[in-house]
Amino acid sequence: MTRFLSIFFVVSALFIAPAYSDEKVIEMLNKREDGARMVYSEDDTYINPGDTIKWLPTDKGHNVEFIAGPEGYELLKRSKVNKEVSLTFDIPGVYLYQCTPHRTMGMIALVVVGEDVSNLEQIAATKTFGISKKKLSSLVTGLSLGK
Ligand SMILES: [Cu+2]
Repeated sequence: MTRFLSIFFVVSALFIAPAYSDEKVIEMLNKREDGARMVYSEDDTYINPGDTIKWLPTDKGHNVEFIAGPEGYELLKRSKVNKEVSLTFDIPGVYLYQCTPHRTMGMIALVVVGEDVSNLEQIAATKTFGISKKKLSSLVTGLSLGK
């Protein structure tokens, strides 16, 4: 009986393992609960390699456009406005994305994959526009302080 149980646990562990990859949901918003306008529901999102993020067009007029990430990353560059988009992140590092229509209005955010912040300087040096410049530097500062 004991032997049967241990085989049972080994076999179930094999089936459970793939379920560890996770899906997070981020909303595209005109106004967030904290009063911020033209924002994603999260300014920075922490995930593990292999996890997926799904962005929902909760409010109209937004999209997701990746403008920086770790070396070798390949993601859909620019999603369609008003459309849901799901992306899976395999390469560890920090990723920066913006909403194309609101890129000057601070609608930018970070994704950190696998707690790897080794490319943070490159992220900090990415060209952003208008008030997004200030937001990027505060996001980077927050990340480097481990917030
Ligand atoms: Cu937007």
